[in-house]
Amino acid sequence: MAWDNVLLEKDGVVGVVTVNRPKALNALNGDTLTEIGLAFDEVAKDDEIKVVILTGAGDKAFVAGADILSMQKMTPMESKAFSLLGQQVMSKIETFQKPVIAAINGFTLGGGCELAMCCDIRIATPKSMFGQPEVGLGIIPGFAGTQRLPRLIGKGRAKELIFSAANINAEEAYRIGLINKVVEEDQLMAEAKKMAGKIASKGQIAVRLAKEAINEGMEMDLDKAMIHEADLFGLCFSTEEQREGMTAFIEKRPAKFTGK
Ligand code: DAK
Repeated sequence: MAWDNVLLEKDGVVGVVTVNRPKALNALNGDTLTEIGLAFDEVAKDDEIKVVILTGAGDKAFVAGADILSMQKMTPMESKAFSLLGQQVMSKIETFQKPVIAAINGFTLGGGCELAMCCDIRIATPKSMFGQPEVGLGIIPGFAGTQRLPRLIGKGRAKELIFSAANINAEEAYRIGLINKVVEEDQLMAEAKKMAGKIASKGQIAVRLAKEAINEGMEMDLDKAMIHEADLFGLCFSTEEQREGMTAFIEKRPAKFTGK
């Protein structure tokens, strides 16, 4: 499926959402954000798709940020609406019921870095560059970068990156835990699909509940988070997947999960 700025393709159990504005380094304007949201709505409806890969078109950028051209003359009310749209789309991805892998090849700046941080797992190529350049434009990150970056890499490192507006390369991003893996450019999609396939072969309800336990638990104190985990653990025992997973182990055969 294709919109003006976003593509949705399907490869077996994997849905690939591509931000497709390579001439503007896939920068996020309002239409692009809306279309990303629409693509994820389509994926949500497709039971065959178990894992999503989010990537950027071309060989230069994942997403080089929010679209500066479209932001330049925004009124305060327009910029508030833009910020709310971006936050809504990014929250949709973060809480999406299927795991989302960001396949990153190139510039991942500002809103692009914020978009990548909403994904569950980030795989990047060696030439990728990461940063939050907003203070250099006289603004602060507006798609929750001030919140997600410190949660991912810690307060001190997040402050250093945001205050200095410095870009870091993939090696440094890997070292500080901003990304999960670095692979050669020609291996990026293969590696992302390999990881997606591995996740798709497991109990999908269990993967979904594990995502919920991690995301929601990180926002609670430990005692409450452990009770939440216990509740979700209990919920697993209402699924066919739990019965199949454990029976398959006992019968020494691979499990056949049905998503039920
Ligand atoms: N917006 C619009 N166009 C962009 C763009 C961007 N972020 N990044 C690149 N482009 C466009 C360039 O203008 C150029 O267009 P043409 O001149 O060809 O028409 C084309 O993409 C190719 O870029 P360059 O010619 O500049 O390519 P280079 O290889 O020389 O440089 C670069 C690549 C990534 C270093 C450079 O393009 C660059 O510095 N881009 C800007 C990166 C940046 O500052 N990104 C952060 C944007 S600010 C908020 C909501 C959201 C946000 C904040 C608040 N609320 C509403 C509260 C988020 C803010 C941001 O993300």
